[in-house]
Amino acid sequence: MGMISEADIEYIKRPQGQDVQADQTLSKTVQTIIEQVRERGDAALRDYSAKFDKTTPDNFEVSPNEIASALADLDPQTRKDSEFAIAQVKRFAQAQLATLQPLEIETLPGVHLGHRIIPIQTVGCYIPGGRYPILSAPVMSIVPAVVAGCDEIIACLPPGAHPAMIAICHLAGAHRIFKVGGAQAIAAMAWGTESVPEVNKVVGPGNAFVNEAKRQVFGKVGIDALAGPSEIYVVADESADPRILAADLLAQAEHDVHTRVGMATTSPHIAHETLAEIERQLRNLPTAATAGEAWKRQGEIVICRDEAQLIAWADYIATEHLQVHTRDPHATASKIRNYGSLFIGQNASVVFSDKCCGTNHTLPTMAAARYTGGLWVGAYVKICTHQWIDDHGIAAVAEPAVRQSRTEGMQAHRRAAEIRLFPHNVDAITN
Ligand code: HSO
Ligand code: ZN
Repeated sequence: MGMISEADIEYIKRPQGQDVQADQTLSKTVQTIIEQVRERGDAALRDYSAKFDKTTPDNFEVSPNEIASALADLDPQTRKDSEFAIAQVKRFAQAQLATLQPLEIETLPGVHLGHRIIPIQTVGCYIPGGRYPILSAPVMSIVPAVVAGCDEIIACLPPGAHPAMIAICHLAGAHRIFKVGGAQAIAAMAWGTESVPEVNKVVGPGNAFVNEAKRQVFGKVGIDALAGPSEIYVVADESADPRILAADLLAQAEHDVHTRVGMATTSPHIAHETLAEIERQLRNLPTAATAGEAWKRQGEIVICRDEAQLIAWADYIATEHLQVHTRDPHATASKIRNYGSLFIGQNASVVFSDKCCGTNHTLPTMAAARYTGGLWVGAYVKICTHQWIDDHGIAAVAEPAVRQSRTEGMQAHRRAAEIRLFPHNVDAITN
């Protein structure tokens, strides 16, 4: 595998230093929020809602009437488009779930081992507020939980969220919806309050407070990955179209000034053209204030010597979304291993996955793609093993277990194994 460093490649545009959102007080603040919610339940939620959201809902749970009116107010075309997204995400999640198969195997005569695929009973989906009301956000967290067969799926969203978000939580299949946002929502789902039930696993992206809260409740509950601001990286050769590359880079840049966007190419011509094209497209982009700032701060373009270096660099970056715009994109793509999701060829824009093509848009950021993929139906099930051992099997496993336990000094373990060898003559068990 190619090891690569920044010394090996040539920067056409460098990021302006590291974009660290360091805030030492964050962790302490979040710790206090979690403690307060644990101790004081709804009373703490009311205080934090007043403080952070500037409003305190009468009831945290969204009532059937509110859901009905959110659905009635939902623009019909928006509803249809969300139903389309839900259907696509469902279809892919169902196919992925089908790849998870129960297992029964006799690994030795009489030693039967296996696993079952068991849905997590209760999950809590956090739906972020943020700069835009991202209509696909509830779809990505809730639909795979429905497909997995979780018994209870709850959704929490900030009290100021657009009612359309409530409607889509419902359409996606959430059983209960709560107007609780931020770190306090994560704390409520992890520990439970009078209004919000405690769940077994909390999923979904959020701001720095939400991420820190997820980190702190991990262990009490399961969590999915900690998703930071969206990222995109492109690997391109001379066959790429700079107008398309610029459009895709700016699409993710529009999320947040912290978004990381970049491109590696073997073609200096494409590098310079894309740089110019980004400036050109920014001129009339309505969200240029954010996208332009993100590009200025974190945008990068690098030149690689050849395809091998492109691939090594892409693996090093381990971006959330990796677009491959080369002459033979399938061949290039097949050699890359670190990415949240891979977009093969010019037509596969990140925007399709972001919205509606069916892959999940909640993906690893900040190089977490080196060790994990993104949110998927498999995150809502447990693969749990079982075993049964008949008399032949006892002959195979008991003696090694007896000896190993004795060596370790674990005499009760030794006896538990030995008693299987002499089930009708317990007195034969040695001290
Ligand atoms: N790119 C975001 C998801 C998204 N973008 C939805 C727009 N809509 C995180 O992958
Ligand atoms: Zn996006």
